[in-house]
Amino acid sequence: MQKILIANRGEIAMRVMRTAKEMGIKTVAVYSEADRNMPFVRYADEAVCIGPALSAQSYLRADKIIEVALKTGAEGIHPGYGFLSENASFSKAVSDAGLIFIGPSAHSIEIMGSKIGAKQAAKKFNVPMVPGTEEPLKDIEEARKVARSIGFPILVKASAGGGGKGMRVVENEAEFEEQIRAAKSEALNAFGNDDVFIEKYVGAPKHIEIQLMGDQHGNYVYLFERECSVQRRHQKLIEEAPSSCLTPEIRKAMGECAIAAARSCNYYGAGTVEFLVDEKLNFYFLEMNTRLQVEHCVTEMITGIDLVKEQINVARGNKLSFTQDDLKITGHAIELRVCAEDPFNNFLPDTGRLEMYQPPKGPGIRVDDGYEEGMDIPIFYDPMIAKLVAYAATRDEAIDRLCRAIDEYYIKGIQTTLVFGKWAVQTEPFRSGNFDTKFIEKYFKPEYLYHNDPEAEQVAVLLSAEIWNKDKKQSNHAGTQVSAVSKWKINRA
Ligand code: MV4
Repeated sequence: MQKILIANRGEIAMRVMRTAKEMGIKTVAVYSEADRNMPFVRYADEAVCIGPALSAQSYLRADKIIEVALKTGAEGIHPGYGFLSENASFSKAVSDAGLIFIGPSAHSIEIMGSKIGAKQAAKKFNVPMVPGTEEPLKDIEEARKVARSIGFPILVKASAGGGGKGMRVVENEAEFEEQIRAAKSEALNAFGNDDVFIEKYVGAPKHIEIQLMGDQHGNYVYLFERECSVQRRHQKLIEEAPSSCLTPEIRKAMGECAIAAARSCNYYGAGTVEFLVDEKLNFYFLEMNTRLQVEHCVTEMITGIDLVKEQINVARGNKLSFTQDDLKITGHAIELRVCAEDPFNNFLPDTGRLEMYQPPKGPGIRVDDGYEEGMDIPIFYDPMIAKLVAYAATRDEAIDRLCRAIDEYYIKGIQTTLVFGKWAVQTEPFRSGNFDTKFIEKYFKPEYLYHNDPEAEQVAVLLSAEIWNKDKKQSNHAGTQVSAVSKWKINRA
């Protein structure tokens, strides 16, 4: 492959093109009308507008994207994450057009896209699962029997699920039937498929996932874990590698199970196997994500592996360029997703203009971003504007470094998750590693952020200086005038 097309936008399009450039591969960007001034459009060697702002009319137009690839002479397509990245028909259409899909086969995507299919495949390889069913529920009475034998609370899950949709906790038998119906109707609405299954409900688990890579010759490696327990509405906010709670033995066992799950569908490319981990460190297979994930960067930092480079390498048909024995964890990396969301107001998406934008710099800091100062954040896409990654020798140093970088990060014009991140990593549960997927719901209150908001602090300092000076003038004292030094000047009429 001498030239690839990136079927995505923003920071991940930049991320993929940077590696392509290092590999001497030319790049083609496709973009929507809303994105014509984005950095990724300029960064690409060629860029083609594929339609209006709405994703359905641009970034989801498989036919148009393949047409552009053929026209520009691109030999491969990298889908990034989201959009068409886990669309089996797209993977197949790309291959059928004589192009290389830089990702797994349609077959693997299809199996892992169904949670029931994934469980059935992985079970054959003795991957541990939460007690439950591996078939779609047919008969309520039979399901009731299974639920009774598992014991309440149980969780009803949609097979086609994602983002927690079609998922219902059932506390007792009385509400069983009602919740099954609710989950089925929600699943049908969201995914056009109402297959559901049940599992024992694990109360406050950690979410730990294993990064793996496979080539087209049956070789596999696992690149250790990422701890992603700090989430809100199934949206991850903070991810780190390694997890502070795993032992080398459990890490190895999880890595080997992840590879078994991948082998069960002849997987190749980069993939992630998600596990629930309970307080006794029992781990259970949840699902497999068949894409490069947002949080892949923390794995890159601790392994020194460029995952995009390796994706391209195996897509070309080459063997993996390293073995399990070549891999080792060095240091600790923490990522904060910088989203245009208002943590003071229920994390509601905040759109507007990036009036000022200065990312942090210096030792151990990686910022993968996609916007520049002066740009509008469009309402059409994901609110994530950047990923801030801090890397250091130890977890404590990585936390301190992340806080320093958050203080340096200067964004004006929109609310972001930066202040939330600084608060979160300094809490006792986060520092000690003793937290789970209920972290935000257990510990977070918006008022905790006021003390952490540098802008609010500056405004307070400025206002008190103003009041002091005004008082002096009114009382006709010839005292010293106080002036607060700040980037945020108070404009007077
Ligand atoms: C669970 C669970 C507890 N018990 N399964 C959430 C989304 C989907 N990927 C699976 N999820 C869960 N499955 C059992 N048997 C709790 C969750 C869950 C969760 C999992 C990972 C990260 C955050 C979560 C937040 C709420 C619920």
